Amino acid sequence: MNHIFTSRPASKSVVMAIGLLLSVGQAQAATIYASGQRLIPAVPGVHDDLRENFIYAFDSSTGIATPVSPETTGLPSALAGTAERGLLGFASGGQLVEIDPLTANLTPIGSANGLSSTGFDILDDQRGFIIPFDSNFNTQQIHALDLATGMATPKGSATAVGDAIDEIRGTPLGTAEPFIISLGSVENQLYGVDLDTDSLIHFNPETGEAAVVGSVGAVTSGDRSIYSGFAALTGVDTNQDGSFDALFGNVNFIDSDNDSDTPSERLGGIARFNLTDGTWELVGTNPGVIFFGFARTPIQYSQSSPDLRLREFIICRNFVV
Ligand SMILES: [Ca+2]
Ligand SMILES: [Ca+2]
Ligand SMILES: [Ca+2]
Repeated sequence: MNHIFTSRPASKSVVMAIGLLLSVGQAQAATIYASGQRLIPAVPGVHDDLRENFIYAFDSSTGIATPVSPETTGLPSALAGTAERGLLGFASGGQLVEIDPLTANLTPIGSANGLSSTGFDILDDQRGFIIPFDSNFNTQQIHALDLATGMATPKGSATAVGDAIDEIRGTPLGTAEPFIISLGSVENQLYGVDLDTDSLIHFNPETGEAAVVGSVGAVTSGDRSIYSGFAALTGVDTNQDGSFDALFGNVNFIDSDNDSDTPSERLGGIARFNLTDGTWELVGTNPGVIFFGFARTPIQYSQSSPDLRLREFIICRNFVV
């Protein structure tokens, strides 16, 4: 096959090789995946508001997200990933799926368990967890998720999150109505954000015990009260030693005048959480975008088919020679 390329002018091969190097560099920077939606505001007389869903990728150092899939529908909001399993999702109907982020194709794993959860995480030690809605539409109790069969097993108390919130704020047990929208983990410890009180919750994955990190409302207290929508969490391996050492989440909306009667804007914020006091700081923003789920996998997904990769190798070789 080499003769196909040897007739190319050298300058053309140089251009192609440089283009190849650039595209490889971009792919390696894209280490965190997100399901998200871009809003294109209505143009009067032309189109209404357009909402387009994609799988995004972003670098934890910049927080700038880029769509990597075609426009798609039906993406799970609950994502998790590992080096061995790649990108996984917990889809509607309780179906565990494998996700190809470059095509947005979903491949079912095991059987649907019938539960609904917007939070999904896999610890460094490969144990999977979800936190399903209960019959009151509260999310109280983590469930271990078998990553081979898709079956779920409850851990600990059926009122774990609500009791943790009621105890720390001094309200009668049974008062809190928690909604844990997201799950992520650092050093095999599980965390979730409760949207009812805007608090960061720690879970013991062995026992299912829940505890408020810092204080109730720490996620949005103080000058962070203009922000809302903490739908995604994931551990991130910032020093690339193979284990999660930082907790990242999203911030979907900013309300500049802090007045709920006037509209808030889509912010697409990427935030890093403080695991001592439950607060966070913004790493980057993506105006016009909201995110539903985050997950990290070090697997390098390739845009190229095997045939194309072979061709690129030959082009490079031709350039080097
Ligand atoms: Ca997650
Ligand atoms: Ca690490
Ligand atoms: Ca407002």
